Amino acid sequence: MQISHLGIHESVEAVFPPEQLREELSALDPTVAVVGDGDRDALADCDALVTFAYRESFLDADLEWIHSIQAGYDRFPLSELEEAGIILTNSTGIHGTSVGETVLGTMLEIARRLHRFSRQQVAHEWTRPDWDEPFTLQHEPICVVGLGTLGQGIAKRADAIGMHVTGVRRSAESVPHVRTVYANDDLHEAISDARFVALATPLTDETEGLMGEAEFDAMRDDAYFVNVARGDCADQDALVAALQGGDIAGAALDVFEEEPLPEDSPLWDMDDVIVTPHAAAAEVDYYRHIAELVRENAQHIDADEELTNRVV
Ligand code: NDP
Ligand code: 7N6
Repeated sequence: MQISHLGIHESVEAVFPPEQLREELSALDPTVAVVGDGDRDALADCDALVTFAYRESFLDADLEWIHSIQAGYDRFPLSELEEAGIILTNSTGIHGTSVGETVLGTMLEIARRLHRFSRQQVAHEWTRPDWDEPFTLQHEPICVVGLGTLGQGIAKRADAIGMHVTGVRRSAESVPHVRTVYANDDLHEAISDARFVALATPLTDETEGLMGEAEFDAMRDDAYFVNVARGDCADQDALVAALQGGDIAGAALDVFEEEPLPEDSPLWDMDDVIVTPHAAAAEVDYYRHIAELVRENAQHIDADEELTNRVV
């Protein structure tokens, strides 16, 4: 494979300005250009494309390689790409710090009641919490479901502030900073003692609806659910019912079945629910991390080596 023209699809704008990445990659051998949806000729010139969105037009554009700037590749039609002979790589590996810090932040907001104070400040309201509301994260049990880049980023930071960290993955193989690792068959046992359950799996046939009525039932009623995976990994109706029924105490949600979260969702108005706009991984250096991955794979292509983060 040879890459002479690398396109940056305008959809990366959802995460950073396309021009930033173009400049960062300007020293590459292939020419690098920003490509818009309206410019079929420019797309047809590309051998490779860096993108956020998936478009059907990619399939017949004669591309050799597509790089997704996300870790999740649930929106890409894998078998069609394979059939078209297009290699797909993803961006797993770059979100451990950003998402780890976001999850630590939202857990601290909940424990220290900071989310409530922020809302009160908007209303100029001076109300101290009930004496038994605030707690500290130290010694609190957290179960991290999915122990890859995101899960390990969360586990490391939770461990650093003294939480009792357990986790779940497909194999029960051990992971740094996690005291006990459960296999996914033991999900209920794993989450039943946790004060926080943080979901960090990819969306697959196996994980769709992984957290549903039975799982929220299995959680403690003073527990909080954190979702940084994908909205469809949890059954959102079951989550709303569990929150309304007091089966769990609250949630910090970055991802939803429908995004943006519809205006009439009850999740917006719940006292102990924190809603973030799929921004857990956002950071000013995002384009630099993507550039590193693209440069690394361009070198692999030159050397005729296997690509990093290859999905298809
Ligand atoms: P990784 O591939 O590094 O890790 C995935 C982890 O999930 C692995 O530990 C894997 O287990 C585990 N897993 C897979 N299937 C199951 C299952 N059925 N039950 C339990 N565990 C399972 O991916 P990342 O950490 O990079 O990303 C994970 C997902 O998070 C992405 O696919 C994306 O959807 C989402 N994401 C969201 C972001 C946001 O902005 N909110 C940012 C980045 C990612 P094993 O270790 O055994 O293989
Ligand atoms: C970009 C979010 C992923 O799957 O959804 C995330 O990598 C990316 C801020």
